[in-house]
Amino acid sequence: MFHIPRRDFIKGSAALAALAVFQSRFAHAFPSRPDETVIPWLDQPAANPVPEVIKNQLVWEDLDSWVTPNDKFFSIAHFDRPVIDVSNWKLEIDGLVKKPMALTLAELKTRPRQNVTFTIECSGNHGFPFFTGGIGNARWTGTPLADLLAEAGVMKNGIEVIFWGTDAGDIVLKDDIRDVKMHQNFARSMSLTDAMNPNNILCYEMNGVELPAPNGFPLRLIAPGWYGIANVKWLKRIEVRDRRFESKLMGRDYVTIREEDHNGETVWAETSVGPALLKSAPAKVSRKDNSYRITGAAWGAPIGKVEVKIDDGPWLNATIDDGDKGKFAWKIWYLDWPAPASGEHTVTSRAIDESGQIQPAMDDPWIAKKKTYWESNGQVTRRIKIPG
Ligand SMILES: Nc1nc2c(c(=O)[nH]1)N[C@H]1C(S)=C(S)[C@@H](COP(=O)(O)O)O[C@H]1N2
Ligand SMILES: [Mo]
Repeated sequence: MFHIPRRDFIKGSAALAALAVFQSRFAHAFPSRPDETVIPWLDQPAANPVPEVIKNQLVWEDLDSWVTPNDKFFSIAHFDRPVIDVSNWKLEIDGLVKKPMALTLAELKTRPRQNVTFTIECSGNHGFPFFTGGIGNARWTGTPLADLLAEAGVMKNGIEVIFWGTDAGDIVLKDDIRDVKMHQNFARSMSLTDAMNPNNILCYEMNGVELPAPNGFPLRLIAPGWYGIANVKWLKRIEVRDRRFESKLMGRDYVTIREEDHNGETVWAETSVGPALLKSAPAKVSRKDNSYRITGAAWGAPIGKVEVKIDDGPWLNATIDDGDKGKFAWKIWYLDWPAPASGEHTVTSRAIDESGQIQPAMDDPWIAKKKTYWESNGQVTRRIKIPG
């Protein structure tokens, strides 16, 4: 598909060796049993009607490693999928800064390195019948954003940081107050305070190798703890402004509309998709001899515990895979299901965060009164048929 220059190929093979070491360290950090058989869910996602936008969704039944390999990582592209020639590429930092900058990838790589393992989920995940695998966990490497912004020197009136992607598309904005056609780049912004969070990195490596093209080569923002949309890929420019910013992906698409209650009064709230929300999902049911096991993942907030409900039974405590693997990474959990009756069953999971907050049920007003598909963190129920 893409022409890989020989020089990069050699660099790539050293990186692949590093990846092998990295993956073997974590490959077994997963509660699977040797020779188990996975029983596919009865409910399967619908055919993807937008194969150019959403690629490579996670197939939950296949989940068998804590780190998602790069070739199995989902990718989203709302406009085009740019192929960037790094020899002509620079990251611009400008707007309300005292010292505008333009940095090559090599220059960015000489700056301090920082790693974070972060599970990135698209906020549209589970919002559509065809979109249930918009999630993956990777180890991202780059250089801290805050240091660069500090070096550029944000001016006193700078309050908003805009991350511009290279990808662009034609947008028509037509309603009762305007009728505008524009060609706009992908752009998302953050408040200066959010942008200065020391966890944010300008990322050029994913799981120990150069950032793959579908995931933003040569550079993307990784904002741990935020929904996917904040993590701008194919970065071109970082700009500081003195006012709120609303592009298509801030103010129109990726906007959650909820009917909320405020002291008995109904309030219609429209909010731009923001930090990730507490969530879990059953991944698979496996069988070894006659013993069954339910395995799944939980993410979006520091996880305290995970509970599983089979049919209309009680909530049962799942075992969370041990080891502190970082607060931005998903936790893998499992529950043994000793002697299921043959026939159809439902499996539902709910995550509970460290402060006791519970992932909402689908009929909780938080979910039931949400009118848009983004930020769908309601409990996920799957259906399964246990053979007779
Ligand atoms: N430039 C750019 N960045 C982008 C997008 C995009 O279309 N263009 N999609 C966003 C969305 S909606 C998600 S969910 C994440 C997905 O990251 P991934 O493609 O590496 O999985 O990238 C985000 N960053
Ligand atoms: Mo997304």
